[in-house]
Amino acid sequence: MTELRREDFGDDFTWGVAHAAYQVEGAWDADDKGPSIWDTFTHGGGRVFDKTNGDVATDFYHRYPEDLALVRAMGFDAQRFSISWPRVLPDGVGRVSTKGLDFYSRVVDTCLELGIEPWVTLYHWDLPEALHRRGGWANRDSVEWFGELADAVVGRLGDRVTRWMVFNEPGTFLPFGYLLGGHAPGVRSLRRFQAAVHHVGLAQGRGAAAIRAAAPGASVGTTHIFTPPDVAGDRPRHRRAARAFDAAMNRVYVEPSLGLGYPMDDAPLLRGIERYVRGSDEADLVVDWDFLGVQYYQRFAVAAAPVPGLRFVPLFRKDHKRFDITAMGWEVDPTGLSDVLRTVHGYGKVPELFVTENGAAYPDHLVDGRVHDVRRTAYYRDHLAEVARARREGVPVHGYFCWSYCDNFEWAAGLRPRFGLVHVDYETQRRTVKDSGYWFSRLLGGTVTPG
Ligand code: GCO
Repeated sequence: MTELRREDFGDDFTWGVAHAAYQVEGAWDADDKGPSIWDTFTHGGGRVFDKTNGDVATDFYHRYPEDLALVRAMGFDAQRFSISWPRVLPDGVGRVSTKGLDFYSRVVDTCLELGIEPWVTLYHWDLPEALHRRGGWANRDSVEWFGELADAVVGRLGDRVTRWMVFNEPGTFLPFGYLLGGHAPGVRSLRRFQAAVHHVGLAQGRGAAAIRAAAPGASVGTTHIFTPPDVAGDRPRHRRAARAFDAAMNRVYVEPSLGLGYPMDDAPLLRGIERYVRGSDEADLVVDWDFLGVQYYQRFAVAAAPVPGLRFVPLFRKDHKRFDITAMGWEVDPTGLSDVLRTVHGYGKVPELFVTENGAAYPDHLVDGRVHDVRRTAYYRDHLAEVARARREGVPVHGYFCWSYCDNFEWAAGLRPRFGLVHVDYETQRRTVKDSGYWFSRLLGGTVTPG
């Protein structure tokens, strides 16, 4: 395939990197910060594969000037980051921490001084523990609690930040946190899951309204993970299975805010959600988005389940001949990215799309100051080629954010999976640019070279 060129994406295309507060900040109890559900989960309340935690992580709380300078030197012009709710409101509601807000204000100023556009996500999974004790997202009051966070954050940063995302991937933190229990807060309950789905939908509307009120002119979006199914066979029952998979994995979280309601017919796991729906809720779920953030990592082959009652089974093909498989066990299929961009554009409801996350973990080796991560470079090159293809077809995708600038804490998988363009030695916090980072620097006209 021909070399990718920055020009192929146009002048108005945003090139960024993304991270989430809990995954990089560390400083878990510094200054006023209260505990989050991820502090509780990693300190024994839940199961992290390698028994690590985010207490220190990559110490972004203290090292952000160095990190942001390197992001810029690699040629990127945007940094997506999230706000730790309990850093700003240690008890979840009520008392606002000036120190917490000051930190994010300094991060924003540093970005702007360097010529990096700050893209802020209000919620990337670290709910204050104090609010979990009151039921968390399963409590309808969470809509107002979240409104308080949004008001405080946008009130302070809204004069300088123009790109806002309300949530990161409800399609991950809701099923994993409230139904399957593998992520914080580790709840396993269909009812609490359904309540949380509905309240997060309402909170999304509340958050978007808060941003518009405090930062008129800002561009408001949210991000979703998309996991498109590949139909395993030609039979109608397999096609039905793929439809059920798509509804459960993707449509449940995306469609209500687009005014399409819950996909009740195709997603039996929502049966009973009506008990949480009141008065004007259906209208309150709808948001007039300026953009949607599309996040894509893998697709599944889906087949009809041989078990009555179950509509589908995802198949792990593990077909190394056809697909590269990442250290997370995820099949690499770049065509899935252009597929989801087409699907989201096909809704006809959102003017701008951004790939707000895409990337891969591989078993990297740091040898003599270099990490030759050829598979990661190939991953980015091939996914970017699909973005370019979607653009040529007329899909309005205006930017791409790598997951992630540096290695970081990968939730229940711990520190072991390395997703970065930059390697982090967790003993010394030393950063080493990987070959994929040099590749981006060359593509984007950055100044970082292997020397
Ligand atoms: C998610 C989150 C990120 C992850 C990344 C890699 O998509 O799960 O937004 O926090 O770290 O996706 O799994």
